[in-house]
Amino acid sequence: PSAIFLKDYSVPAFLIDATELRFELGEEATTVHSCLTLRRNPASDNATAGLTLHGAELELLSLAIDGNTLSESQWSVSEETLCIAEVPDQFELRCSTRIYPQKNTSLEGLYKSSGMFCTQCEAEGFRKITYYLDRPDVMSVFTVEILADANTYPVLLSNGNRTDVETLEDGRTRVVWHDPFPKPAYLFALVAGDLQAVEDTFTTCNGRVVELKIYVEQKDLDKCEHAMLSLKNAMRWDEQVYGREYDLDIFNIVAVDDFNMGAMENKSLNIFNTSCVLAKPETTTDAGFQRVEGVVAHEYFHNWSGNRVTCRDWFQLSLKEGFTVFRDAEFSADMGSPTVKRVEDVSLLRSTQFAEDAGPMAHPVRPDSFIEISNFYTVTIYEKGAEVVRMIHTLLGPELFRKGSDLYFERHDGQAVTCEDFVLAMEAASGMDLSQFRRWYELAGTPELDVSGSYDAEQGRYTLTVKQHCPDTPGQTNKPPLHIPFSVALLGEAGALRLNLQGQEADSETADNTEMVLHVTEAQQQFVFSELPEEPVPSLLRGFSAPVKLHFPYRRDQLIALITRDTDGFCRWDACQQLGILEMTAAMESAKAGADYQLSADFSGALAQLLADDSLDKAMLAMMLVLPSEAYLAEVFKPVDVHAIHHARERLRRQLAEALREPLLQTYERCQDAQPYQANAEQIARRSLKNTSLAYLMLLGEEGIAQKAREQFAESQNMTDRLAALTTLVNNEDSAKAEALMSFYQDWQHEPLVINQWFQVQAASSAPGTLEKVKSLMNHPAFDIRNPNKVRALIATFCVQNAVNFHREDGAGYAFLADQVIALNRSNPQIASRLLQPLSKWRKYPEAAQQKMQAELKRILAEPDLSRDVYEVVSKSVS
Ligand code: HT7
Ligand code: ZN
Repeated sequence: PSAIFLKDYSVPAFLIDATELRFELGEEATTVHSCLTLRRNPASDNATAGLTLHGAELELLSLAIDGNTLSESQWSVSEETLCIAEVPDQFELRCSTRIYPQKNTSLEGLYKSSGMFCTQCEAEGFRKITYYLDRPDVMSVFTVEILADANTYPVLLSNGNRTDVETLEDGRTRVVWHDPFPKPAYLFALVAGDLQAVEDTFTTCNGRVVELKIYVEQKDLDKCEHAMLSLKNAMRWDEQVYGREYDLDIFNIVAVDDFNMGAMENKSLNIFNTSCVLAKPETTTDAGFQRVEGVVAHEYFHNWSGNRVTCRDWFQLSLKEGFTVFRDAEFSADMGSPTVKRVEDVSLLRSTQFAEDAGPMAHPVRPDSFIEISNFYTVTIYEKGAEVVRMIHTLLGPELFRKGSDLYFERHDGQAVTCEDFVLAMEAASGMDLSQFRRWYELAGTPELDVSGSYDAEQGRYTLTVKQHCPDTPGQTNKPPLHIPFSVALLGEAGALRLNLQGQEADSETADNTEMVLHVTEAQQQFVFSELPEEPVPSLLRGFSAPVKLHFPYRRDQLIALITRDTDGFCRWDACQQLGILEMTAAMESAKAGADYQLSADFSGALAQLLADDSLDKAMLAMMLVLPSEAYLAEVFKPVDVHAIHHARERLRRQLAEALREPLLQTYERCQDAQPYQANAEQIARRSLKNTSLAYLMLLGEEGIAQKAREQFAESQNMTDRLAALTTLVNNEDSAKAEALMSFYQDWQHEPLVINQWFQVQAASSAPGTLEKVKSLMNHPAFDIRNPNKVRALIATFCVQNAVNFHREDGAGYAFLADQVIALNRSNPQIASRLLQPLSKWRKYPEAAQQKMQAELKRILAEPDLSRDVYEVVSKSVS
């Protein structure tokens, strides 16, 4: 397989004004008839080109131009294309193909999931349905006719409005859907099945009534309320915050069991993984409720940022994904706690995206080449892309950013555009020069900021020296400096101090001038603040104003000042993390020297002070109590000794539990819920703090506390508390573990999404022998390797969230993963390639582990018939 390059982009030689499709859905095979109205693209410089259409795994039945059937000598077919050498400037192409959705295990194109037909066309799945110009800059008006057995498939859906329906004499139903908005093929969708709908309406800001439907299997009708509420909240929020109104009279969501990702934003017919739409308190955790809210909003927001304005080519993927993730993050922040949302997002970024940016698959937010686009639905494109949009928001401020987004939508409605067009709109609306800022789209790697501070008591001056550096990444060395918005405040004993910045241009964030965004643009810069009566504690990178690694030589007392006094929630939490890292470093060094480390009293004292502070947001407090995750620590320590990290962290957790036993017990009791379950911010915060306390208390090994966990497991009415209790019983090898797991399975065996959580809890256990347990669970009747949710719950959880077992010294974890990748390579290449990622990070680990990981990569590479997806990741990782 070879790479394609952004620099080679050229406009399509043909355009498709109208696309008419007729699907005859059958139990053996499906026939697809297409009628495409084509014309030469006046913008193309090749006025005589033949027509080359994309197509994969298709059986070509017939081909005709303007009513004349083509003979075999007039066209040629390869594995991925259909070429017709001679075509008129304008013509109608009719094509019939046969496909086999029942045999399609890749979950791309048209496939069957739990008895229903459904599609997934992004990024290049439409070519598995029929021959087409399957590229996002070819936008066409679609009319879709579906014929299927009326009894088996009472619901037949596609994009847009239903314009016709009839029952045929042969027992089939025929429906016609028409979507008036031109769209690329990746937004096409079709669904056929025996589904029921939960219905509601939404009245837009201009008084149009939109019919909302969520289609699910009958048994799931009681799990749609939260998704429907989330959808209506998202629709209102997009009107209020971005001025975006919904543009059709219907909006449908369909839930399917087998889905490679979370959901898909097909025009007016969103298709969702059941895990991202179904929720009810008895089966779904708080995190699950929040995920549903976030994903429903994300897909809805794509209607403007992705559908009305789409991407010119797949190198521009972050144009829609980064922007839409930023939009959904702001929405979730507004619906719940902004600080908690920010901390969650930064944690993900630091543990996952920073790792990607430091590994063999590192790529810019706008990549310049790829072998398989499906491999580029990454945390860099999504999460770092969202950070790039957030930085523009920070640099421009909310009003100018809104002006910029209005201009972007106005200029480009109905077009397929580039990241550059987005930046140009932001510049035009704000008057700000973003030339240097553009490097964020071009450069891979996580920039590092080395900051130091010095106070001149005589002059009352505080000087911040900021150095920036971006490490080399594959194909990129000696990178120029980036434009980094660096939000700062200076804390005094009695609160944040007024900032007087000498000479330098900076934007004041606050009316009282206590917070500023510094423009870091050079390799080294100094910022001098004057009129400071005392030595301040710098509060840096407030709100995580840029996706960088910050190094500042904080003293312990300064970190404690930030933890207890900073006005920025993110910085308070981060100071806790940094102090946790200092503790971890000391504990690991002691362990290496064969000595016992005792947790520092100032750290536990600071946490005790937080636990005693009733005014603190409980969700924040819960997050501050948690030591840096093993995944984040694996980004901090080099090389990564996963066993040393795990054991030191567990020891510190136990010592913290001992030091905080009384306040944790009080907190656990204080947070018990008297109210019936609601997934609101206040209750979620209380449950989070309660269950964090319980997890600590269980480390004490006290029978009385174990009894509380067993009671919580047996008696709680909601999945958040029940699963938290089960998790702690499993993680602490409680005597009730086996029985709890069994009864949990018996209670929920008919709910696949709950059973996924059951798989997950077991796969994440750090107990020895978990690999053997995972292997035996793969033979459990509830496991199915063809279902991506099951693969993620059992196999990916083990490989990603269970470092000590995955990195077993005998290499059995690596061999297990390689076996699964090889098994999935043929049936579902996208899932195989995603699963493979932990092996690709081999360079981070000690020599012995490196060799074993590399050997497994080489074993995969030697497999015959490697998919493009797996080939790209393995070949880039192994070298
Ligand atoms: N835009 C959607 C991407 C997507 C996808 C990509 C590759 C393979 C399968 C997929 N399913 C959905 C999801 C989103 O970001 O909204
Ligand atoms: Zn998206």
